[in-house]
Amino acid sequence: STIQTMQIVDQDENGVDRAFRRDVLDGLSQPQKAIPARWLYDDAGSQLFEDITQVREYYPTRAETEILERYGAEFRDTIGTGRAVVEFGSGSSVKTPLLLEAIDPAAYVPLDISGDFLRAAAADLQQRFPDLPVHPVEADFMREVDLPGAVRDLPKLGFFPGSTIGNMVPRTATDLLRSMRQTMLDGAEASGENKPLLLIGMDLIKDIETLEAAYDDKEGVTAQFNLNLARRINRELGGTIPVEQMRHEARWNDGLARVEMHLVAEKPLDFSVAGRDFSMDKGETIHTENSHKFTDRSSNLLLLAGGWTPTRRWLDEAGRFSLILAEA
Ligand code: AVI
Repeated sequence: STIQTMQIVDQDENGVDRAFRRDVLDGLSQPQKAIPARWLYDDAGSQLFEDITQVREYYPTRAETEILERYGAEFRDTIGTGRAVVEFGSGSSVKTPLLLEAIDPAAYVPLDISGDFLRAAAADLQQRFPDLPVHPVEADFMREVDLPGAVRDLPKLGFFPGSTIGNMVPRTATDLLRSMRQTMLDGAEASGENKPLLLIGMDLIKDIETLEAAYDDKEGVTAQFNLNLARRINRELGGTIPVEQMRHEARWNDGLARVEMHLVAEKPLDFSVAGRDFSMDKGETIHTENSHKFTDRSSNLLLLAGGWTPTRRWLDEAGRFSLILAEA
């Protein structure tokens, strides 16, 4: 397999990630404090997210896995075999093999910004599918990516499970869908049966109790996931945020159809980050994540805005989650 490497983390002379510092300082300076959700995923955060997928209240992972287990034959009929599967993200040890088993692809191309995760996941996958050409590419898939020459002439299937698209605001989600299309159209005979396809997971709107519980589990794993961001800021940016005086909150924002995660100040707080002072009133929050939820119509509209025509959708038995097939 070919592995492309590049330096993505830009650090200052003290080893501080400049983009992280900028996002945190800018975010804490706004009237509604907000930090982009991507910073939730340091090593501890990534492990906590893995743990979240196992808690009882967090249904999306189980629901999507159920769809992949159940409809393998239908995927094979509609998608066909012999495509290059381009996975946006390193892949999950459970979901990806289910898809690959079902559609018998000609190659597998995982794209991820984190080389370490990428190589580990690719090596794992290669072991389970010894005859499958695996071509990991270390890249930021929010932009158009150059796919390896070995897959250029193969028809493509993009795979973006998990409802990760839901963590983006519509404008960013649309940009990503368009980049994915460019990535997979490039160099391809993009006509007739060889049009790129996209299989994308999108979580569905449902009763508020179920949604909020999925993001505020009783065991407190999601709370730890959220609070870990404050700990990370303290550790990496020399912050003094009193983490024990903040609490996790998950709220449904009905107008924007999303579950939001916030860190709530339980009393008036003063702290500093990277030498700058901040204060919070009691009850004031730092907004740390959005997780948009969809209807059939809103998911169609988002895909169309991103240049994709939805052609099929599959739901889990309980109708909680959708896996959508779209055509470029
Ligand atoms: C990764 N992403 C799809 C998860 C979600 O459901 O939005 C992240 C997450 N945040 C809290 N729990 C799970």
